[in-house]
Amino acid sequence: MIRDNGVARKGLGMDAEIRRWGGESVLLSYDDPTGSFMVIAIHSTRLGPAAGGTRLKTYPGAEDAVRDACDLAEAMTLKMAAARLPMGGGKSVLAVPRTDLPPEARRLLLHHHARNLEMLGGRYWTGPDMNTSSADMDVIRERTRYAFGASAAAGGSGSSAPDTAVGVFEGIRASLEATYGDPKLAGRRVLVQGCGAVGDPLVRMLHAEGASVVVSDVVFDRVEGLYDELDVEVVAPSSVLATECDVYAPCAMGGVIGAADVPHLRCAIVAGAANNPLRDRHGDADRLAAHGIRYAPDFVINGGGAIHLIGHETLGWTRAQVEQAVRGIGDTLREVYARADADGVSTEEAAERLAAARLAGG
Ligand code: NAD
Ligand code: PPY
Repeated sequence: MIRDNGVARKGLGMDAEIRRWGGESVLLSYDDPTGSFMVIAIHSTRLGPAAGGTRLKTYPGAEDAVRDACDLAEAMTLKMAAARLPMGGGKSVLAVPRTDLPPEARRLLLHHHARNLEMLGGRYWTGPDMNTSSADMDVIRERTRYAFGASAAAGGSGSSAPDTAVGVFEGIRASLEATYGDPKLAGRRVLVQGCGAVGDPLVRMLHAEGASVVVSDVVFDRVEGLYDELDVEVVAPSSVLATECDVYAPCAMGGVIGAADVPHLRCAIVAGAANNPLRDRHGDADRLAAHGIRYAPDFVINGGGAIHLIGHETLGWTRAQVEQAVRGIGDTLREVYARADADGVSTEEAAERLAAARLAGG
């Protein structure tokens, strides 16, 4: 399957897109006051009700929004299976004409989204994703209960980003161990692209363990604070792929690595939080492997947020249980790397086989 995360490919047409996807359902609606297309893609309810965040983003057209929602929902199915969570995969996209909607318009759009969630009656639960936060989940919860990650005051478990960062940290350690025979961060050079809700705490953990950390962000304030406080190195967003490092951790947007980029990468490991960082997930994973670069599959390494939300809000786990499951991401990655070696396949293929076995009841 070709998959480019809405970055470079011309659309196949909505009918062909949905046919090649193989998911369960796509709900498409239009919010007239804001001029936004709204998509809820449910990829699989095989393991339980579908879940996945709400992404608020500007797209060239409705077809691009549908494709992104479908691809992201499919990744959620794999993420739930890899993390052994009893939920399926789904994702919502609010395709807004501009992301800085006036507050009242944003609120009414979120209420419209909540009505759609109610209509689905619990087949799909949402949560925060790109450009949505706990505050937005609080607004959705005014109209429906099918939203994870609201603030504690509104009865939710709050931001999942710190736990996502812990999972990525453990995934980086497992990747170093598989590559160099030693998981230690001390003396390793790690580049974090995107110092937002996940990237910022990740930088702090890496720095605390003695890594030499390089950071990049399009918002200068985000790297300036880290530079002043921790004395990290800063590189321009345009220089990220060409920067020499042991680990490149994409923690900004998806689609950052394509076929033409792979030969120019100067890292030994790609391991970060971004969903769908590869434009062509099988082809680029093969190319990375051919160039001797270890790839930590996104849906394994960034599962800490899903574990946080579902562990706290549906499984009734204690903080210690959530933390143990998040730290277990390192072990899952070790298993993926061992299987990739044993089967002679890319780490993406090995991780998908692991998820498929769990989906089939293994
Ligand atoms: P965020 O919006 O808080 O942070 C993203 C950061 O990336 C921002 O600081 C932004 O300025 C920066 N950025 C944007 N474009 C950039 C570029 N070209 N170069 C460098 N920096 C750039 O998002 P987040 O919650 O930290 O999530 C980061 C990534 O991880 C996203 O892809 C998200 O889908 C994924 N993810 C997040 C979670 C979670 O729990 N928050 C869970 C799983 C996956
Ligand atoms: C993600 O991890 O990519 C998400 O979308 C976050 C999420 C996870 C589980 C339920 C709702 C949101």
